[in-house]
Amino acid sequence: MGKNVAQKLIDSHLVSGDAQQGKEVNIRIDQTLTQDATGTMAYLQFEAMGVPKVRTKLSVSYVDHNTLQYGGFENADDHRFLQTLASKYGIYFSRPGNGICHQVHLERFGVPGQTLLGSDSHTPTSGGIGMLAIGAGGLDVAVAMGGGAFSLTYPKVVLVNLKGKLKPWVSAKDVILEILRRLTVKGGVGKVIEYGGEGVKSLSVPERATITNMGAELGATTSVFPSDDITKEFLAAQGRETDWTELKADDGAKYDETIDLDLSKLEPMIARPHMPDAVCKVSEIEGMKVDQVCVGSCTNSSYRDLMLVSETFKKGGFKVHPEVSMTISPGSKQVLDMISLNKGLSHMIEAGARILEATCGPCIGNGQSPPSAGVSLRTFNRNFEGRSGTKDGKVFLCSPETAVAAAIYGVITDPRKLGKYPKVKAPAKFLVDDSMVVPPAKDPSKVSIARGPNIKELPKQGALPESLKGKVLIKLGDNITTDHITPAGTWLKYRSNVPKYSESVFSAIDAKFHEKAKAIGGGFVLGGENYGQGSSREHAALCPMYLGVKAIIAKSFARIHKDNLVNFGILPLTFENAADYDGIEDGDELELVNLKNGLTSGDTVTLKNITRGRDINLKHGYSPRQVETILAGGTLNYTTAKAK
Ligand code: MIC
Ligand code: SF4
Repeated sequence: MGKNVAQKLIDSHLVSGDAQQGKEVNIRIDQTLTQDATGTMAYLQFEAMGVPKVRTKLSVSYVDHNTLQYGGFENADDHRFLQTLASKYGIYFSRPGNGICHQVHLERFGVPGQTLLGSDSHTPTSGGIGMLAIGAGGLDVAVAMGGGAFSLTYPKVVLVNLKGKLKPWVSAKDVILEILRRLTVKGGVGKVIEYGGEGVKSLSVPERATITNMGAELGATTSVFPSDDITKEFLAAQGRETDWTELKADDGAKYDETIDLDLSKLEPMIARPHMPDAVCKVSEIEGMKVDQVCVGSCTNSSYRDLMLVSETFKKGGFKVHPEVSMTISPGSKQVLDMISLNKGLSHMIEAGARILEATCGPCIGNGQSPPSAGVSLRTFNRNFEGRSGTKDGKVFLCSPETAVAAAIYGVITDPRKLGKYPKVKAPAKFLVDDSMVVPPAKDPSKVSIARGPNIKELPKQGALPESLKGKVLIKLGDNITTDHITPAGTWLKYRSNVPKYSESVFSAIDAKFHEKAKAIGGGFVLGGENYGQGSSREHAALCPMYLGVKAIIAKSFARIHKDNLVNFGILPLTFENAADYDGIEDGDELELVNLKNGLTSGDTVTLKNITRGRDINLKHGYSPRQVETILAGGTLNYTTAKAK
């Protein structure tokens, strides 16, 4: 039987397990990436494994999330720790200023046909060049760096069958927004989204990467494009033609679902506050006053995207509207360098745009928080409530085309009104200068790892007891994001300090949560659908674990977060009957009983609601490996016990 691209990638890396949908398989990881905000924990875990040098083909440690180094030593200390550790363990170090991990990885390191595991949920960006690129928690990445396999549920594969060509002023962001509109933020769970059809050849690599990047918002395992002549041209322009191999679906390859999308019929789309799937046509909300426009983030910060904005200003002689604050954050040093040399940058500065570093910046709430109740149009990928730093800020997600139109007119505007479309030609040669990537030390014994006082030890926990008893600490609704659980922004500098960062847990919902949890010795969290969507940050499991949270009982979970909970020995459990969610209230006293038997003999565990005097059946759905991990109290305990 013919295979699709996703199956070829998984099957060629299979270490163990049956390639059967829904079953857990283990795959070999060729490359890893980390970023600073998740990297410190990942490397502390890697160190704890006692492996002298990474065992991957390539591992890169990026500093791109928190580069401001404001308000004290913490952030700069983390960077020093990351740089010295990378040097010692055979890891390439991409210095702050070199760019956002996903953009740089696509440009300089990604290889079609290989696997990439990254401690960031937008790792699927490299799916744009035909990699199997998956986001995961730092601990899973640490295991992969140590040569261990990565476990995943063999996914369903969805074909997005593209036909036609995008019209002027409509771009890749509109494609993924349309798919989000159709599938929703949980429509991709357990699936790989594969792009095919004759429309594929009309999309450049940066456009493909915009689409695979934001597949993370579907909750998908990953997204992937074939590797074809366009991929080859892109790699050749990066001076990496020899990294190219062809990768395409076999004739007659089967898919579990097919979605047809005619690119020529697409219109400019926009996601309204506060979810990436709250999508409508730009034309439906035209005229709304805009306070801020931000162009950048790992979704839309390529040379193509920034030149499109620049050329629009230049060709039309436009300026930024006097009531709009516009920022530009380039995706990489390469992009910034190239637009500086060809004057693209000057045209944006001339027009009144504010230029930021080549980092995540406002996307993670690091600066540029919008004014109270302000409307912010961003080319980013997430618009969760409060993520921008302004609780009542209204963040909309759109293409660079729609962003620049709003910056010019001061109101949401269909970009097709801007006149002639400035087509941006892909450069025949990108400017290649890898001097901001520091190779590992030739003699690791000479490197000592710098540890500042902000780097605290990893919290530990013991094996799972036979029963778990405690109160419901908080009852939550659907789509709780990791930004709700452990916010970023001003808390970012405590990513390597779990005791301090734990004070942030659920702080936007209940400012006293951490005090309450600590005072009563932990308990349970109750969630709705898609609990833990968004980021791969394992702190959203680690910090609740530190506060004594024993289990999260929800209607459903996002993939990465569920894995992170298991990794840290917190039980993610779902309702056998979703209506039972209504039979548990905040403050109820609960007990999970006969845990060992429930976990090992089937899929059901019993929850006693002591307050209301009733028993509720919960499902775990763990693989045998996950059961053992949970029983051991988490992955570190499990792997240490196995190694003995
Ligand atoms: C995000 O976009 O939410 C982040 C910040 O990049 C996270 C990683 C993190 O929390 O450090 C992600 O997407 O995984
Ligand atoms: Fe950075 Fe935003 Fe991309 Fe996350 S989504 S990696 S914060 S740019």
